[in-house]
Amino acid sequence: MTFYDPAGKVPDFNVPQPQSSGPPKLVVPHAAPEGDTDVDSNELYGSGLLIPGQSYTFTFPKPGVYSYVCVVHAPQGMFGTITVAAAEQPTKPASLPNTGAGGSESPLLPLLAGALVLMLLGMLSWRIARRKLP
Ligand SMILES: [Cu+2]
Repeated sequence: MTFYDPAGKVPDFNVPQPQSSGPPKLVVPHAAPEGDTDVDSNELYGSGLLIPGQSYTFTFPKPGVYSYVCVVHAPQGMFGTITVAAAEQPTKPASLPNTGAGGSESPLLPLLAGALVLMLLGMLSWRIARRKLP
């Protein structure tokens, strides 16, 4: 898969590069350098050739419409576009109407404190009641 400018020509599958000696070297152009994610929507850039079982991961650095082509199968019409939308900002939850009561504390804490006080009072009154017994 190679990104390309749809207004321009489809990138070549490979480009012969002359060497100082021997036959020309066939170079697959626009292969992505390892770890390079600097790409524009119209910049030639590609995954290089992938064989079955191989995968290619790319994180788009910015929103846009990225046109791509499979340079091997361009004559068969293997083109496509990837639309990258802007990341949504996390929205604040709708605030509840202010009743003037409560706060950020858990409502369980005052309940537990109240239950503890009632329990202590109950134990105290039980002991006082037992003292009065003959
Ligand atoms: Cu293909």
